[in-house]
Amino acid sequence: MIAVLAGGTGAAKFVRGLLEVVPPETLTLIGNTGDDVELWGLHISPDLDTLMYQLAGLLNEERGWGIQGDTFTCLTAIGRYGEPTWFQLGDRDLATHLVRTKWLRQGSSLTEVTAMLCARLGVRARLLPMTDDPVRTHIRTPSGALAFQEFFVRERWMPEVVAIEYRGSERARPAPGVLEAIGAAHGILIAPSNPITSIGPILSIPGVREALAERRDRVLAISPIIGTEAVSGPAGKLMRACGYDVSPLGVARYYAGVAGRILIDEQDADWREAIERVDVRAFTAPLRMTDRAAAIRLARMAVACLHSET
Ligand code: FO1
Repeated sequence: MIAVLAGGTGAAKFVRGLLEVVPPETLTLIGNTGDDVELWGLHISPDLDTLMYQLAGLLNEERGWGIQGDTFTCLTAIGRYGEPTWFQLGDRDLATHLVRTKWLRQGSSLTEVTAMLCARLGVRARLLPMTDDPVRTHIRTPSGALAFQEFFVRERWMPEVVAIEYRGSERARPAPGVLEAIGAAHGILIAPSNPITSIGPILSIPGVREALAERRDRVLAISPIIGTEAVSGPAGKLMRACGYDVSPLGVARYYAGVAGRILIDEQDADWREAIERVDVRAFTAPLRMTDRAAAIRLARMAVACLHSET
């Protein structure tokens, strides 16, 4: 069994490779819900959906989110009423949100709803939200706090970042199955997601960090930073704002308490010594998932690093 801590787009690419390397039934994905947002009265869980669509073979891989071939007729109609349309919900994606919201209102938990949605889509891996409680990532900027999607999509991650908050995390409990998956897994992978806004919220749930720390030698983080830049998105900007170097060493330091192993890009081999000084074992591989074959190669390497005794 392998557990994977996962955000959205970067994690979904990695999972695409992983599905070719291990049987889906042996995978438990623990997804970030700090990015969740309510719009039009609907509960939207972008990272869970990105992972679910990938697991179901439905993901729009060009965009990295939403459903392939989706249309935006409803969104266009919403715009005609003068309502904001900066968050692009596709028509078929909307069906997921209508059903999720209905089931949540009928009293099912997010864990139960996610399992039911996945079952109807024929997903064989297990997908768990990090928590059933409301935890929302906020980005503090000089002109006030923005909810994650406002910062990321509406403001295109341009505002200066002062601090990050995982609102609600101190009262949140890990979703049923999360601690058990971490405890029972042969190995735990931290996907090449944004450490601060995709994985940070998962680590902020009381009990999760401790459960990982206990299995530290069985936890492998895959760096989302190559050289001194994020492979994509605002990971570099957010790491800097949180006081971490934007480098493979910065990632190793961020995860040092929970991950005893890290996979860094082959071009960053010179960082290995410095990383090993912070007591993290470093492995190298080509990290860029430029196509399906590259994602499979990376997944195979990550699984091998979990098994490696040296
Ligand atoms: N990302 C965008 O950049 N623009 C969008 O309009 C957008 C809409 C959207 C709708 C549903 C969904 O599941 C994801 C969506 N995303 C969009 C992606 C999302 O903002 C991010 O991928 C994650 O929250 C970061 O991991």
